[in-house]
Amino acid sequence: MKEEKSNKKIEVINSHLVDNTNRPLTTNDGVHIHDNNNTLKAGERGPSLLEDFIYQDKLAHFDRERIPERVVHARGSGAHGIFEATADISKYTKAKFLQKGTKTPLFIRFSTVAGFKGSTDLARDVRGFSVKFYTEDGNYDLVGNNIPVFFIQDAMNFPDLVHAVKPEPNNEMPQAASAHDTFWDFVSLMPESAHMVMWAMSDRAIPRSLRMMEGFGVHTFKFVNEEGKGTFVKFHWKPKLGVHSVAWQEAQKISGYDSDFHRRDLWEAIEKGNFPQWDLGVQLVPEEDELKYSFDILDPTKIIPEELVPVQIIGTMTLNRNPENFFAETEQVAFDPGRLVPGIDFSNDPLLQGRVFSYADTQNYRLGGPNFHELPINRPINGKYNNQKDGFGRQDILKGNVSYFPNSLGGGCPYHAMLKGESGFESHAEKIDAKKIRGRSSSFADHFTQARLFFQSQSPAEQEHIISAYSFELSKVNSVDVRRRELAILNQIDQKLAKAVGDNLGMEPPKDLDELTVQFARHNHPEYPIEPSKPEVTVSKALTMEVKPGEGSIETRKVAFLVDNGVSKASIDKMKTALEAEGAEAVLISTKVGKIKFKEGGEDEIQFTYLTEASVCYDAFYTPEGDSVKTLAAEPDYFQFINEAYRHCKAIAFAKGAEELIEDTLIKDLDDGIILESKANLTDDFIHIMKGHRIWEREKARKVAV
Ligand code: HDE
Repeated sequence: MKEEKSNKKIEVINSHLVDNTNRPLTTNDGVHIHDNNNTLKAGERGPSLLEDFIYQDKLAHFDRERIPERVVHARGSGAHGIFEATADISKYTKAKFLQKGTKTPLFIRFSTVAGFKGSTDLARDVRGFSVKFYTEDGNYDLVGNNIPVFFIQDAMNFPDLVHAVKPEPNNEMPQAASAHDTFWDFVSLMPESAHMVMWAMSDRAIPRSLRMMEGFGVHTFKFVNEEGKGTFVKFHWKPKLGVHSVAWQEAQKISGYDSDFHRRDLWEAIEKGNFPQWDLGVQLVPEEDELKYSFDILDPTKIIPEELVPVQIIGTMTLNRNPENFFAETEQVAFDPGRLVPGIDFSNDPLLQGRVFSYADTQNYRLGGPNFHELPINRPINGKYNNQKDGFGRQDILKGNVSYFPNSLGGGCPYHAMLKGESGFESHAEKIDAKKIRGRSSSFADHFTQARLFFQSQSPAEQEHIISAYSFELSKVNSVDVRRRELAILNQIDQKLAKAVGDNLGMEPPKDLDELTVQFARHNHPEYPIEPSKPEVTVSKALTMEVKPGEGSIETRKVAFLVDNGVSKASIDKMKTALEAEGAEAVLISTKVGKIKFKEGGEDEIQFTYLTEASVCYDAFYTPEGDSVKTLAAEPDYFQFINEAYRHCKAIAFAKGAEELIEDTLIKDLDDGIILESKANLTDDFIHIMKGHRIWEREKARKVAV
């Protein structure tokens, strides 16, 4: 029965699949086309004729093949999957898809925020993390990000934030980048953005893979149980592969070599059967504890530290199927955090409340009208039955003469669930007794304590990366006033951070916040700055991505084997077998595609070359021994691979007979990440170091300029 439900979405999609195999070409009206090369003309050299309906049919469709891209999150990649609930949380929520053992089909769309649809995957940016659950109670969308907080507290500021981060309106530059004046002008006037900006300047904003990101619901939501009791809840997605990022210089290079890097990585992992998985976790706060903390749980610029409220795992998501068609599925999927299923409700977070309006409004525009729910990717698996009809692109055909409620002519159908004793969505009966105001709670006025918590919870290398990111971005800002204003904010967060960034900008961090910043903050809090409450937690381990050698997983990591004719098969196999046992992938790279011959005889197919591949797209490097070493010694691209790998702090291994190549690289110090077969256990040590992701300490040496 459960399997049946989870297959329903596949059925919905399959019933719309078109297979052109063995079909003659037709017009959109099904008329066979005799000639698809020539327009209808008056004579061989004459003008085209208006009556050429075959040409018109083709071009009229083509002319309308683009729809407005999402105003934010335009660049995205999607996948199908399944969610399985694994814990009994019926005490807190009656949501059917969260009841232990229930399997629910889903569609996910990851995205960047600022860039256009065709922009690079590796922009420094927040990543969208949207999941549409096709539950037996209707669709539920958890539309989150890979960063657990947001830039602003109230939805009213959202268009301004987006205008500020998007390319500047006069010259439409820069693309997919926050490193420009208008973004920093805005955030330096909005101290509430300080926490999120800190995350955005951290390596979280340049993930190694979409499969290696956490996801967060960001807002506090509410669970509602059968008795109507509410519990506050925050959602977390924890990736099974761990949380990992690339280095900024590497991200910039990947953008050039393969701007589809994340999309390709996700697609290929699923094609290869390496199905990405995340655990879904929840932090639960009883209603009675709503006001218990030093921060307001309704403020979307705050996290609830995991040390205060632990994350409980309640299920697992597995992505197991690539879309058949990007446009029909990933582009047309319509997410909306403003639609709920029984058992989940909104909290009064003012940002969430604002989102409740915006998404359906966006879809109505972007997808051309009110029938976007009927697109196969958006259809609920339990069907939709109501009296709506008409509108652009209507597909369902409502039978009979009744399209109103109440009715008797249609037998009273579709009927009110309550009339037959069935349940439907009921909003949580929260008591509200208040005056209307346009304003903000003073409990939202502490803007720096959690930004400090984040910075202080980072490893030394992560802190260095944050300093570099602020320095990079603010150096790209032309306005010295804006730079100074942001430095003043940093100084409120952490003086060491402000001083380091200030040094790179040739500026002394101002002691106090800029007058303009204070003036704007006083629009919301007349007494600003307000003395913050003492935080419960000053360091949170959950906020760092640091992983020590031997600790992490190398599953699905790509290891470049740098080879050429005459390479030793035994030397390849030794490493390949060890890596594959850990779930990593060996990729042979050589000077040409086609065959290479092994030293021992026999040959193998080469698909990847130094011309088509880039060092920055691989996780670790191995040079096997053999006659290939002589060829590699004269191959500049080989050294480019190794030098960049060294610069980007990756593990590099050399088989015994290949160690001489190191002489001509830029490797100066033989740190733990350089594994020489003559001095180490080649495979074990290599894997051990790879499990630590990177040897970030190497950056301190800063000796390699590639
Ligand atoms: Fe969105 N957001 N957003 N947002 N958002 C959109 O909807 C909006 C916010 C997020 O993969 C738009 O379909 C407002 C927070 C994701 O298709 C739009 C506010 C979070 C996606 C919109 C926010 C998000 C969107 C643009 C402030 C993290 C991509 C196209 C109140 C929790 C969904 C669209 C996808 C997309 C509005 C703030 C996440 C314009 C008004 C906070 C992942 O409706």
